[in-house]
Amino acid sequence: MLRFYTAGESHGQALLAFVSGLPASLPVSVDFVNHELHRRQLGYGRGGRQKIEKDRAEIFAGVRRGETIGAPIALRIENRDWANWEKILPVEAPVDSGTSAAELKRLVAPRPGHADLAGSQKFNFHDARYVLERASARETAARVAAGALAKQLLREFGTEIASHTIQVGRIKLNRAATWNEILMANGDIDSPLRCVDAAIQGQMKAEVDAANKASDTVGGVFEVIVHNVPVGLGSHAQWDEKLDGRLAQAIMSIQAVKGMEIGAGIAAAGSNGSEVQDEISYDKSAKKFRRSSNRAGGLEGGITNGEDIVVRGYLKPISTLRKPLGTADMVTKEPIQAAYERSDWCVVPAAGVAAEAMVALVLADAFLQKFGGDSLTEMRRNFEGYATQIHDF
Ligand code: EPS
Repeated sequence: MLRFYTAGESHGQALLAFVSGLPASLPVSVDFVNHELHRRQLGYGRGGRQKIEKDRAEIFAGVRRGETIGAPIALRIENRDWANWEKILPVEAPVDSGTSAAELKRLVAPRPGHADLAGSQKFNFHDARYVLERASARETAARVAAGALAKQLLREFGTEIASHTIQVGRIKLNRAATWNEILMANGDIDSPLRCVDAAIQGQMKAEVDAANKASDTVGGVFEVIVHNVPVGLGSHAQWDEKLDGRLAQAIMSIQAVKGMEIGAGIAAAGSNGSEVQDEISYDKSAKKFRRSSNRAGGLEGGITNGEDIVVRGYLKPISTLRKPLGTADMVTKEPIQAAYERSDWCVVPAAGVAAEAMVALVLADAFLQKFGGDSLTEMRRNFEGYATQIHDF
């Protein structure tokens, strides 16, 4: 079983990730982890933070001489901004009564849509600082680093993951993108929004500019594709083994995601069955079942069917607004304008990178459940035996 946890606050010393369950002898490239972290920092519509940070992972445990050793992996991504927060969020030194609210960067005007108020009520803080520090999407840097390890396992079996932006605000990419187009958009590190269509991307940029000009924020939709997936990951047999359900939790857990879709999901609900299912045929020369289309998004009954997995995440516009909405002061209970903290105004491409990581972690866990093995050699043997079984089915 693959397990992972993250720890760390947005303006604390560092973000940490712990990954347990990867087989021994898996080659690990820290450069690849850092490349993924860099991808998460990109995108048109980001705030000042990304100019401060240069996210890099340092591995402290579980990898020696470039390979996993079958022990838990611990990694750390430094927050360069910590230097500016050391006095505000020290580990020791209880609050001195002489310290002002401003010096403590107290936040008493909860932002509508943020975790500020619900989290403060829950933990009995009359200051949202500690809640927002952990609720921040900066935490996704730790997930991306963990996901980069999962991606390296999947690659050993030929499975690749990429994402692209299919909507920003009202601007949509109204056509399917090919895997090659998605790979090209992913390969272009300078692509502002990771959209496969240059003309649509131009309109999306204008949407981001308009939101910024209005001191507002803008949401959108990312799509994650998993290419070259074996048939039979996940299971129809028990609710929590269904891979679609596990992917839904993974995507929905990403900050600001408010909706999730697999394949033709949402449109399918308004269509007849004959328009939605993918017809099956058998290619005798390739000894392979084929489908006429992939509206199921690679999953039938919670099981992978061998087609690409297609999942989408619907992001609401992020809740930190330079032109704030009305709220109520958590201490005085009086009406007040919501707080503003330096923030981003469009995060769709970055959320797509975080989603790739989450999908990779779920898929790597499903691989480990199906093929098991304490070492990569053992896992590969199991995988190859199963591949022969499917070929001879
Ligand atoms: C960040 C995500 C956003 C940024 C944050 C860095 O966090 P949040 O979800 O709280 O809006 O705004 O930057 C800051 C907190 C800051 O001080 O600029 C990320 O993904 O790295």
